[in-house]
Amino acid sequence: APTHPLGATHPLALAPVTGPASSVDGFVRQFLRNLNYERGVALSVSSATDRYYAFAMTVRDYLMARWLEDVKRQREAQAKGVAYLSAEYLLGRQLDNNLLAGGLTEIATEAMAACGIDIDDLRAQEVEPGLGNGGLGRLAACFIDSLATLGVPNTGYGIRYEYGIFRQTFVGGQQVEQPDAWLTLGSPWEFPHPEASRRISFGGHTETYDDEGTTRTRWVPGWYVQAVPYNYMVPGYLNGRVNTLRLWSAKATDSFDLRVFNSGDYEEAVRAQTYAENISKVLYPEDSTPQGKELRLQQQYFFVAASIGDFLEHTLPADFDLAKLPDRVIFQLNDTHPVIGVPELMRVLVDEKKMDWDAAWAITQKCFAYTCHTLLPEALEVWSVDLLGRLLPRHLEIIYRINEEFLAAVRERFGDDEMRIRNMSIIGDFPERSVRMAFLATVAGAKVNGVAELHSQLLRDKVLPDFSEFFPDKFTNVTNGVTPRRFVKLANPKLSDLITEAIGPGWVTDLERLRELETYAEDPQFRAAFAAVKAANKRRLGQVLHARDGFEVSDDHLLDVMVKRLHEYKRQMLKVLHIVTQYESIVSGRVAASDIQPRTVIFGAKAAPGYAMAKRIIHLINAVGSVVNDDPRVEGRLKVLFPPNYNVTLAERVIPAADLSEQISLAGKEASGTGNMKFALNGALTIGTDDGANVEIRELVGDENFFLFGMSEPEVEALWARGYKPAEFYQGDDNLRRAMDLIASGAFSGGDRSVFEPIVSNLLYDDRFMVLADYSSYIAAQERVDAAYADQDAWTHAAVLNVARTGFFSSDRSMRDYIDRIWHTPPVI
Ligand code: KOT
Repeated sequence: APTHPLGATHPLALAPVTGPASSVDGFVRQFLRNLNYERGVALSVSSATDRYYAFAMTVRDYLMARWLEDVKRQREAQAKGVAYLSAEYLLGRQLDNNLLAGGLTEIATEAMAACGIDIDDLRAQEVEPGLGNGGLGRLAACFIDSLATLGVPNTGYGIRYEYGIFRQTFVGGQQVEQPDAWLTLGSPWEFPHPEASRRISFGGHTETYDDEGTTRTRWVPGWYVQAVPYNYMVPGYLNGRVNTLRLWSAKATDSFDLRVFNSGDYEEAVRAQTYAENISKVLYPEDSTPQGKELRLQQQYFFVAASIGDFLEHTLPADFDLAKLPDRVIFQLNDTHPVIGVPELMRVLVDEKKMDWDAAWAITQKCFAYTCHTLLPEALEVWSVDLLGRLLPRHLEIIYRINEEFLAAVRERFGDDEMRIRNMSIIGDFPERSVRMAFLATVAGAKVNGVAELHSQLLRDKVLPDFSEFFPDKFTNVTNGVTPRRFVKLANPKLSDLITEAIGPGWVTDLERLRELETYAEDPQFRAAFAAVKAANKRRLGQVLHARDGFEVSDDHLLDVMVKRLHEYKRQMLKVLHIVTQYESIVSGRVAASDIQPRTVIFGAKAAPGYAMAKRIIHLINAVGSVVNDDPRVEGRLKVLFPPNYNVTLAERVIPAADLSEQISLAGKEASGTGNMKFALNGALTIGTDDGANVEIRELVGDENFFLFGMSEPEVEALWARGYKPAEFYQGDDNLRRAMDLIASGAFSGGDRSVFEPIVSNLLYDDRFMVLADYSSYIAAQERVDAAYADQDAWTHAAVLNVARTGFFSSDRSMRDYIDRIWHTPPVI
């Protein structure tokens, strides 16, 4: 008798879903089926897009059985899971990752060869989904990869931006942004589920009403938007697990459309539709400097309300007792962007489920945890009360009540210390009345964590000192990590093979096993093989940059890389000053070109479109590059390459080729950094300050395998306290003066002194990030780099030790730390 809930009677409908046959023939058969029946073309007339699409669909088909099984299993297990709430997921290309996770690379390659198709041509077709700005979004992508690999129940929730991070081009050396239309040809990796759409409310007002003797509040919204979910597979590495990433897309609601439409105003109806659909139109291209734009708050509420509603109604069983919600889910807040979820859950519990306030608050406080990713005061999100009240009137009321009760508790503990009360209030008064989202997250969250040891300590002591005194047990650290699948195994296959040959394949999911390479560092043959891998990776990068940008990369140059968002605190200007110093010393004749260590400096960096200083620095880097690269006196021994549009795909080629990793932020400003980890794991040595996770990298690899320079965070504080006068550093250092003067002279701007004047005067008279104060120490450290690189074998020895000792920075370890310290969500086996 059929036991299937849908009453199937055919045996095939009752059988478990199986994928295509695990063989080259099975792959070819499925590929052709997809090409013919899904794309509707024959192989002989297919386009490159058709072949890529059919190929991706075939990979998908192999993972599908596991996905369906996992979704079912997780529903049945009723285990606690992680709902990761993030406005950004910087995924990178999916094809290779999914081939790797599914163990399909070999048969897929053979199958394509048998069809006369070069699998690399297929890879090249994929447009990477750039649904993030940088570190924060890439971290989310690494975390969901690790959770799937660990077998921990997880749904990643976010926004399906129609346009991701802009495509960067250079015109006359200046950044010009182009829209990132990543969906133009469709994406084979997404599964739309319009039937699971949710209606999201905005605006309107609130009112109280009598509910059988109890006074309750309800929200009477002014307008609605439909949230349509798209699912993406998140396969674990060779473990048969597939979790889900669920991204929401905005659509106009039918009813809203119809109402306006029936009024006869067609244009207005279309305008309303455009307005609604704008919500998921574009990723805000600001990293660490959020602007208080209304659309951004709409985006935040849109995806968080959809996600929480989806979890409560779709993931939980219908009869679920919400008092037990903390046993089933932890909503992890990836910075403050999703914090509006706190009043949203309260609203659902109190207004809709009619729970009393205290019970709802007790639940809410157990269901959220907050990760802070910054120390920059300007990056701490605040929303004006005016805006929030207009867009989400009920949520504002709830925030006020949370604040009242919290401040009452503070008063109870510390007395009427008005200064303290004002400092801790979730509602700030200056420069306008506004909601401090980090405070709300801290009050509501079960835990608050920073992303590296130093950052977590500064978060406790400098950013939220009153809160860490009030909630001493709330604060914790989880040092960031990166996925070794994408950033070692896929990005660096030659190094991966070498490692596997030495210590076996277990390191891919147990990265601390890289320690076993320490003894190999002493083996000259291993070092030679390691150096050969690095050389091959440089050649591979040379081919990529040649094809992409017409650049040449010389084999015998030290490859010095600084790739990250352009931000003054990250101090790309320090790197520029080093280059200009070297250049000036050559053209002035003080140093013979033949005496310098040949170097190629590679930059990759996008500037927020509204960040004028950052854009000017990009212009300067390009200008310095074109002068230095073309000056015959340099004899080709110093080169500056700035490939436009640095993204995950390019990172995967650049990082494995690097000799030197530039991590040179002002101490106390970079929360963690994650590029620093990727470079060390790929055998680059770091030149860096004592900042973010650099501190932990240096502790692990050892001082002798790391080029430390610059002030420590306490030294930075002390210099501020004494009164920092950058001009004194300029006056006191001949090299620095010559470099600055050369830039000011117009040498890099065709004699026009005005072009880079704002950069020079900013450094001389303001220099918020103390570039000039750290200059001499940086130059000295670079001289140590040059000397060290002259002994290639000793350099390789240090590089091997960097790989061997940085297994700690696997995001698998980060996930275990979150599980132990915050989530308490064991794997579901
Ligand atoms: C963006 C907006 C507001 C607050 C913080 C950000 C932010 C922080 N965006 N990216 N970050 C970076 O996050 C990475 C992952 O934790 C860190 O490694 C890096 O230091 C942050 O700058």
